[in-house]
Amino acid sequence: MKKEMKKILVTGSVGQIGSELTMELRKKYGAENVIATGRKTKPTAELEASGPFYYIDVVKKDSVEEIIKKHDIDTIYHMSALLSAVGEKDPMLCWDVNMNGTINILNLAVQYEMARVIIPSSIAVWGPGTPAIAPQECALKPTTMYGVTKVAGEVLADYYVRKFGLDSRGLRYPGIISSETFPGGGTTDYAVAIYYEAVKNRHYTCFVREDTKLPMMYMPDCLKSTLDLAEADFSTLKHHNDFNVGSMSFTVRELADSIRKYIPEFTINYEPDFRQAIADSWPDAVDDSAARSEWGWTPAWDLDTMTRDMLEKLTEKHKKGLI
Ligand code: AKB
Repeated sequence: MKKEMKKILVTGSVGQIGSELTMELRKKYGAENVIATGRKTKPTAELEASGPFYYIDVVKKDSVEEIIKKHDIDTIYHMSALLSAVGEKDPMLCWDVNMNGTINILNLAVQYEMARVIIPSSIAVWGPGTPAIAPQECALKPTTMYGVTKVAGEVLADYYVRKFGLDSRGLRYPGIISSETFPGGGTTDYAVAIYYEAVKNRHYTCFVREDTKLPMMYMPDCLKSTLDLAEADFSTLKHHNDFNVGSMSFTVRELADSIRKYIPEFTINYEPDFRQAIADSWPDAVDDSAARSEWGWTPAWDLDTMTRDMLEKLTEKHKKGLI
């Protein structure tokens, strides 16, 4: 008998998405019902004060199981992962955390008859030769270890849906832009760093070329898409762990132009590094018609509305000396 979604465990809750997702889940389900966990980074004072927090290591199954038993967990948002750029620096660690962490979560979810598991994927599942607008169904041939683990994670989680009847779901996140927690070790991090630098120094040195175009999404849409998919009726889903989810796509030049509408003196220069090849291997945009038709996905933010909001929030933080 499957349980209901009442006691939620969030892995990677100190990360860029995990930190805001945890707060959102606590608002919705009650602070005591959302158990935040992380491996070693200290949570922010706000996250720590808002509800239970534990240090666990997803690679060590026992450390996860202890919390599942202690809190009678019935739902897991498995947000912990090593991202693309850091994954290229240590591919074996990326494999270990992303694959062994994921299979531990899947096995525990089956063992404890969980109601639901959410396991994010990424635009990193694609590689060179993917059409500029990536279709829902096409060959997945990533050239990064992060991408390899995301393809394998999707296929593995779909196997658990078929083999064990596990309710597992996931989205292929684009680059996520946010003003609360800085992302760690991704290729799309430039699209966040540019705002911080625009506010603090009026200048940014970008590690990819100005014509680099990638799919991106603002955090409020990221949270909405995650919760909308998590709450969709399972019987309406034809896909499970591999939903394309789109919002906006822009080049770095267009991003800089958008910032200049609010900070006219902003300047940018380009010093591409190893992350250029990763960015070049990903598509410009995604076709998210499956997400739109199967669970009603619609994004709310575009580049200029996001830029205005990011600059307002970061300017406030800068005035308070927080960034
Ligand atoms: C990264 O750049 O590695 C991530 C991603 C697109 O999954 N932001």
